Amino acid sequence: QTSPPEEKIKTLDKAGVLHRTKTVDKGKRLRKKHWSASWTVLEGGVLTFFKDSKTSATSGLKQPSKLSTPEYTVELRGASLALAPKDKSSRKNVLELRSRDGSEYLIQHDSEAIISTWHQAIAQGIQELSAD
Ligand code: I3S
Repeated sequence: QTSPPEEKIKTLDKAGVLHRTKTVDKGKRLRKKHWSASWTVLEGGVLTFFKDSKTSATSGLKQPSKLSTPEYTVELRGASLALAPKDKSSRKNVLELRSRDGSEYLIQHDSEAIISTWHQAIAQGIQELSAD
């Protein structure tokens, strides 16, 4: 039995609340970091940070129109992800995501287990997009 071509099906890869801040906007380093807790969705090769953490999975699924507007959407094609160097933040478990358009984001969660599943999921998203 052959399995369906998964890459053609838009699946929700991952969703949850993460701390994030944008540090570079299209090559321009931002003066200040503004960390905030954000409902974050990884789907179809795009990582979306919503404005706040209140958009729960249940309210979004029951009433998609109630989804708050995304604050940042990051195309994973051509992006790169790594553990952030210590000088980028004093926080623990920080990932640094660089998008193809030269923007940079820090992504953080106090739980190492949670950040490591996001690390894997985003890295896999990037890898899948570079394959085609
Ligand atoms: O790179 P910085 O300046 O140490 O980043 C810190 C600031 O953005 C700070 O804001 P205030 O300058 O308003 O206090 C944030 O509260 C800190 O979280 C930032 O440092 P960390 O190490 O948490 O990323």
